Amino acid sequence: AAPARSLPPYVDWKDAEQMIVHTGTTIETRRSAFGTSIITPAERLYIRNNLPAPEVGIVADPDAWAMAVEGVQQPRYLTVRELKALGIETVATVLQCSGNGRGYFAGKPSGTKWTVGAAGCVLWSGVPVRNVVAALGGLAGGARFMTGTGGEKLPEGLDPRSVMVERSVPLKAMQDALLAWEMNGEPLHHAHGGPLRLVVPGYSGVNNIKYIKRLAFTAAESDAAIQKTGYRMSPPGTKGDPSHPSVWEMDVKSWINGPAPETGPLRAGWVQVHGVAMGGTRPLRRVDVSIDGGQTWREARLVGPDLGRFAWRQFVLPVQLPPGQHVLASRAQDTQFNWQVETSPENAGGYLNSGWRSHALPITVA
Ligand code: MSS
Repeated sequence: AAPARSLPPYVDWKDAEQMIVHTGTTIETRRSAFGTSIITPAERLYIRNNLPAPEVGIVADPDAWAMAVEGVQQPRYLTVRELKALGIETVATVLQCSGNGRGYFAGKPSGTKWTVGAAGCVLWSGVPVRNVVAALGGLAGGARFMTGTGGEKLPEGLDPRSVMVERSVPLKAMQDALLAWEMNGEPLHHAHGGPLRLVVPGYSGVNNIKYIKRLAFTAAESDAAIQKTGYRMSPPGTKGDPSHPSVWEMDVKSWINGPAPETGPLRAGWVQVHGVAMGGTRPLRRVDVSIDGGQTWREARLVGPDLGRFAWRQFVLPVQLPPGQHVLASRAQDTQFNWQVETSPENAGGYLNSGWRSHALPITVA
């Protein structure tokens, strides 16, 4: 394994050996570090910040954090303390950066060359957004989007719209959305969006607004650059604009995590080929594994409990590996019989790569 570049101070509590530090704001989980027990521990969960994370001090008194709610009958500020009185729900979701897998696009789009590790499966606990809207008298009317604004301090001297983290998702996403203050059984760490984070199950990472300070039900999408031109599925070499689809829902996807070459030389014999698979927004139906780069496939077994359609599932297939070169691949299918694609379309931002071929894992067995 490559020597671990050191973790920046705000995440120095993470498990450095298990992470790949691209930059101070882009840190991914090693393929071999996902384990087989579904949930990704906070110490191994990837980090992606579009702006530097706020001071740790914002989680000193998490209950006092206040968020504006707009586009409802009775718009007002609500503190986390008040939100905690409106309901509790827990959901397991795959948190996955829109650019996860970018490093596997042949067209070499610019941006962090994430492999598989800008993703994790975590448990969130918080209040359903539905409850909050109901408590404030319902929607004001005319809303088509749910817009969340991050609580970062914006750099001075720049047009705020050009840097702020503000994303709009279709209003229907509200049905499953949560305002979360807990992750994996612990108060939400500020690096992952504490005191309060908007969780939009089934939607890619960028839509899950950290340290949320405003939740608005709006007629139009945000005009912040990150929404208007950023995170758009535009053709290679072109700038994104509102005519291109926004990066919202995630696709059915899977990849192999073991045996991984990074954990040492592989010996011939029986191995448990394992990995993770997700349905995106739909439940997962099955996963197939190939040890010959996709020429032949066998159905794998899903491991452990089903944590719902927004979580991933671990899968395993025992295989006997002879000495030589092998290419391990997996392809998932959702309950509507959509197979994970073989190759995802190239796009300027290198978003939403779920192609099984480029995610295949070449190994050498001695
Ligand atoms: N939020 C805020 N506030 N800020 C920022 O920067 N980023 C994004 C999300 N949210 C941000 C937010 C992104 S982009 C992502 S992925 C995510 O987040 C991550 O998370 P974590 O926790 O892991 O760090 Mo891509 O699509």
